[in-house]
Amino acid sequence: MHAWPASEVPALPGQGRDLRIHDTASGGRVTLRPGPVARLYVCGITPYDATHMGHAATYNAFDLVQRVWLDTKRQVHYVQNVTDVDDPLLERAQRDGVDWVKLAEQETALFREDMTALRMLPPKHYTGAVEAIPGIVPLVERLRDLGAAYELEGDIYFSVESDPHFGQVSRLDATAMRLLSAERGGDPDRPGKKNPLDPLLWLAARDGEPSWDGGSLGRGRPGWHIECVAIALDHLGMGFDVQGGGSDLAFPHHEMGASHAQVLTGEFPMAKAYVHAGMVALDGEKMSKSKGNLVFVSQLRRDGVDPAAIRLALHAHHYRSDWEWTDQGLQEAVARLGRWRSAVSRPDGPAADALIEEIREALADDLDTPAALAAVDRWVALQQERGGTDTGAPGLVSRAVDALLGVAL
Ligand code: 5CA
Ligand code: ZN
Repeated sequence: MHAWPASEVPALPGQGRDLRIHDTASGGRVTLRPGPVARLYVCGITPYDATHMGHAATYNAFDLVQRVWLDTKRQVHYVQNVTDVDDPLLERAQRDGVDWVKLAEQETALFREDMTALRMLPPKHYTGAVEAIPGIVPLVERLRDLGAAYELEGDIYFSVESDPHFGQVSRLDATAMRLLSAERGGDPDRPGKKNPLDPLLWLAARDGEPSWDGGSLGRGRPGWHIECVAIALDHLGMGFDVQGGGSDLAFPHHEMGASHAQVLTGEFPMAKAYVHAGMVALDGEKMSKSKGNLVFVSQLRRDGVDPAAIRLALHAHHYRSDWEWTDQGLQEAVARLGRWRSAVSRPDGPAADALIEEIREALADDLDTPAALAAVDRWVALQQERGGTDTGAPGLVSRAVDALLGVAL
């Protein structure tokens, strides 16, 4: 699958900083020191509806991770998937009487447009679940050959007990795991499973549903976690730097994915850090396609909202906090964007070298965007109140805000 066009990232003077980021698996901060090529996997959308502000907030966090790495002169090898076949997509297509392939294509195209407008850097490999199937089948066969998978009425399950490290990503107890498994796509109550938490690796073909040739597995379609593992291992290998997504993916998705990969390769860990963004709510409830309480990026764009203001509205919240999308938050972002643009449109201003360091330090400190915005606000206030004589400063501020925050002034 093709991704979307990259916006340019200006190079800045001075030295970028290593990222200290909260890792769900260790429960604390880790300092990431990737090699010359940093490796990032971020879980992509299930394309049955348009991109909402919750998705945008999560992709915003991982865009910043890349910008911090690029500022340290590293390259970034970024991979993202599209879950273009799964229960929620098939159910929505059936409900609306549309072809599931067309629905997925249409929503993925809209996602690309939204990401481009928001200046989110594109993945180097953007891979759909369907195109990953030929790579998934041998992995499931291998898990079965290793004794880590078993068959139940034609379906194939992963045995969580085959990974001694199972539980180390989310660090939840058995009761919490069971509840979340039922809520998030698992089937803990199905009779005949070895462990209620065991997730599906391969679903045998069902009437009226799409299916593919699974070799010795029989016709069927892949489970959700093995999809991301196949794509991540194919392009990044084990021990990559960051596995990312929203906090609703910590369990079961990232827990199961890590276990699949660790059993398959005999290596540990799959990722050096598991990073999770908080949930964005609307009217007191998590924004979700299934609940329908949504504000779409594409709708705001159609309403004439500048995508740069949408990004500033996202940056106003720390990525790990759960927060509520409000019109007032958007209006504040629009006003801030106006102030910033007017400040950088002047021919000179106060020196900006210290500001660059403040933005760098704020982002290196677990992506503290509210602190980064406050630093730019201070420079803008100084510009408005007293101005300055540095003719390079407005341009430098523009480049820094673009390179580090993805906002074009
Ligand atoms: N296709 C799978 C991942 S492999 C999936 O979770 N798709 S999704 O479309 O449901 O979500 C895409 C990304 O947005 C995930 O990282 C998810 O955690 C995140 N996300 C979904 N809803 C919200 C929300 N309300 N707030 C913040 N992030 C969210
Ligand atoms: Zn995923």
